[in-house]
Amino acid sequence: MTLRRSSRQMFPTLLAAALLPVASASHWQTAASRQGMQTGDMQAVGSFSIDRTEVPIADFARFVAATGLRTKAEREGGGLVYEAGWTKKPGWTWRTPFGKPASGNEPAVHVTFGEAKAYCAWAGKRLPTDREWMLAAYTEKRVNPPAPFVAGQSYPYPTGGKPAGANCLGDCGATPAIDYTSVLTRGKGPAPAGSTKAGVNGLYDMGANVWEWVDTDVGGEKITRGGSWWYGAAQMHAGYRATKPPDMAVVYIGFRCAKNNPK
Ligand SMILES: [Ca+2]
Repeated sequence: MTLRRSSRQMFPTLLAAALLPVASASHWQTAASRQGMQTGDMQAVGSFSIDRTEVPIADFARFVAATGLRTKAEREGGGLVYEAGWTKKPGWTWRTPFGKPASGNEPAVHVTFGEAKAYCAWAGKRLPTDREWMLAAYTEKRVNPPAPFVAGQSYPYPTGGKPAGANCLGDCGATPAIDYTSVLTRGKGPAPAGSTKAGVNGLYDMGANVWEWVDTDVGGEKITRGGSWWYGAAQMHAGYRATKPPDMAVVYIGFRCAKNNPK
């Protein structure tokens, strides 16, 4: 089978990944994929499906290769972290989130709302709405979920009744976070996408790791959900909502995609 480069953007990410020779993606081949986990895989949640993991750098790299996008953080010299106020970090971009080489299985960050939306469109998907993201994160929609999850039940955290197992700051127990403490004033860093404990609906990292853009406006800003490695469990709670200007590119804001299920 031949796959013309120009046609690749028409394929959903998973299909494209399946069709591409393994060697072409070897630079960004992820630990998760080596372990057999499908980082682009989706979970049905009622009338839509949502990515099981945050979009990893390896997948964002395929999007950039296909479209030639230079992100805002790249054009403007770096993305942001919060230290004593918002601080621009030279060279911190989706390629090198902390200014140094990163693994392809780290969540893609330093991505604006518009760039996240463009990625999902390229992948044949879209960003979830806030309502969809909330349903997926907190209400178990699988017919026969594994224990301790119960079909139809809603939970306070994306991990269930308690925040344990997420990659948050201090409140969530031991997690497989990558250690970037040498360049941070707070927190340890993200865990590889999909490497923490699976939560409600079998989804990874809806709680913490990186905040996730959703396609819902509040007062000219876009909602971000779920908290991050920079925060404790409170920001993972169903009752917590944050917003950000859509053109911000930040070290702990990433995203995942959704799509409608066939009727
Ligand atoms: Ca997350």
